[in-house]
Amino acid sequence: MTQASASTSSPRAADRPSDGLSGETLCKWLYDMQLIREFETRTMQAYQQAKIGGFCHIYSGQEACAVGTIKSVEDDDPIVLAYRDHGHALARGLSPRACMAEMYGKLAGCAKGKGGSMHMFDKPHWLFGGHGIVGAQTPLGAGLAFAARYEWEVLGKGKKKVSLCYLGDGAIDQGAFHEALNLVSLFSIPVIYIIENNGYSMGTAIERHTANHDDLISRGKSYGIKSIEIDGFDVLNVYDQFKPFADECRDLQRPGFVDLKTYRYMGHSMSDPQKYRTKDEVETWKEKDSIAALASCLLTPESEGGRGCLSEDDWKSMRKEIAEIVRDAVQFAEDAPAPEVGAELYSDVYINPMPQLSPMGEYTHGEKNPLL
Ligand SMILES: Cc1ncc(C[n+]2csc(CCOP(=O)(O)OP(=O)(O)O)c2C)c(N)n1
Ligand SMILES: [Mg+2]
Repeated sequence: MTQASASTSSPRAADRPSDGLSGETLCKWLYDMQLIREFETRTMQAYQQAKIGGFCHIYSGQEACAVGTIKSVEDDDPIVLAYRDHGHALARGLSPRACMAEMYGKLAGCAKGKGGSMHMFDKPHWLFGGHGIVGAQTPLGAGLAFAARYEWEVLGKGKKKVSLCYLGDGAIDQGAFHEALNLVSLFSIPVIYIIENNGYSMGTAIERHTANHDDLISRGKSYGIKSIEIDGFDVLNVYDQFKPFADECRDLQRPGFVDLKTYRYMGHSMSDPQKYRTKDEVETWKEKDSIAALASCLLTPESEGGRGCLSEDDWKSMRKEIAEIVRDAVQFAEDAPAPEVGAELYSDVYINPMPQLSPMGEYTHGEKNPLL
């Protein structure tokens, strides 16, 4: 993999927004990133024990991407994702219990256990999935942003919002992606397409699956969309570059495109033998691990160029607390009741329920259908 090499260094913004962040905020970001890492470690264990079914894609290595971008926007700015979605859900503030229960297919999950790993939905957190079809979320991102702009500008309600639509490098050659880019530019729709460029689409390296892979932002620019590249391994750098970019897209109500360079430590999904890359390649990337780098920055005294807002003891107890929270989430998911098939099979499928075939083979009606 050469496109986003481990030695990629990114310039820090001249005027760094992260300098104004409190030590408390930075420690919370470290907490969130470590929570994601720990959550994914326990998810892998549960999957290997066959307690989680279906496809499952681990986010470890990419934590700085979700945390750095989600912390740059408001809690009620809509976000929509691909299937590698646990990290974003947690960074958005979903409880580890609700996320883990979702993966276990339990009623207490954020989508009542109907979505599983790839479909983390939670309306109160403005989280619109989790989508398994590569690129499917790109028109949805346009729609969410259009709705927000319409509400503010035409209906005179709400406020200026910016929507975030995350996708992988493997999605940028999908037809729907280009149709969406054209429309959002034409109608000046405030959505930012964030390409979490981890250099692989399943087992195919970017140089083998995408033309002009050294210059992904040319895709955005060719539609007249302001486009930037960001090193996604340093969370402060992500924030420093993404925050002003997102603020501008919000203020001017226009779209954006970001090539966010990152790397995944684990296989594409839980069933990936990873024959397409070497262990050395993975280890080289791990050397610049985003969590270790942030912890080191917060532990280093200000006099030595760090932030000096975290002690070794605090860091140790933070990790212990997180391990306990994730253990609790797993236990909660294991103990939680499964949905009742009769009660849940057809609920939340259609807004106006149509006649359905019951599990017993008879046609039944859900709630009264106003169309019938
Ligand atoms: C339309 C469509 N084509 C193919 C697939 C099979 N598929 C699932 S994941 C994937 C790779 C996508 O890679 P990328 O977008 O880079 O995301 P990453 O897994 O690296 O996060 C493919 C081809 C699919 N789910 N949907
Ligand atoms: Mg990828």
